[in-house]
Amino acid sequence: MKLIGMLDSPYVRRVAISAKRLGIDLEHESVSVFRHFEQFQQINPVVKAPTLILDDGAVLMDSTLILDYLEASSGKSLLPTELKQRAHALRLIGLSLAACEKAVQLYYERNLRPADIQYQPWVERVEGQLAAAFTALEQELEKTGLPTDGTLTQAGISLAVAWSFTGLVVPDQIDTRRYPHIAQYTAYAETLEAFVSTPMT
Ligand SMILES: N[C@@H](CCC(=O)N[C@@H](CS)C(=O)NCC(=O)O)C(=O)O
Repeated sequence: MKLIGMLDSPYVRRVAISAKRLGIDLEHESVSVFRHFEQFQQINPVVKAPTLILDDGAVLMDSTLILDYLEASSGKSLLPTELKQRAHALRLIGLSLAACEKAVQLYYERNLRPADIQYQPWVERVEGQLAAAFTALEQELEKTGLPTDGTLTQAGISLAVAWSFTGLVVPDQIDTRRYPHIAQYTAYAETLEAFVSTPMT
């Protein structure tokens, strides 16, 4: 199976890290949705990263759907099975993915849209949504921390990837004093082999 996309995409990175933790050896091709648009189009006309090409040639997209396939094919899971724990993990993942989406939107707004047609109310709305996602994540971690004993769950992977990515693309939105538990957990996760061997840049 081949994973297509750059590791500076949080969605590609969460798939690549998760695959390692599931024991799946994915071939990886770093194709950019911007710099290599036409090459990407040849692989997936919709140009979405991550894209996963299965051994039979089928083309999947969307990190969560790709992870669903990888978990089913490996017979392993990075999600808890107990219902209450699973709901908590899904909440953390949802918030982390919302943070990724808002950070991506801010980055595109700042880097793709010409300055003279930027719409400040939209920017402020997205900044507020990004802060709301991290505030909720911080509160969740304060109540129920994530394990830091070498184990990695999908909630932990998605959270750490979201925080590192936001720090990379819109660093002004990251205040470690406001979100100490997230910053501390991410610092831990980024020392684990699956993260170290899957660098953002
Ligand atoms: N919900 C999707 C989001 C994927 C996504 O938006 N990826 C970005 C790269 S970070 C992308 O493909 N951007 C190109 C575009 O949307 O045109 C997922 O979880 O995979």
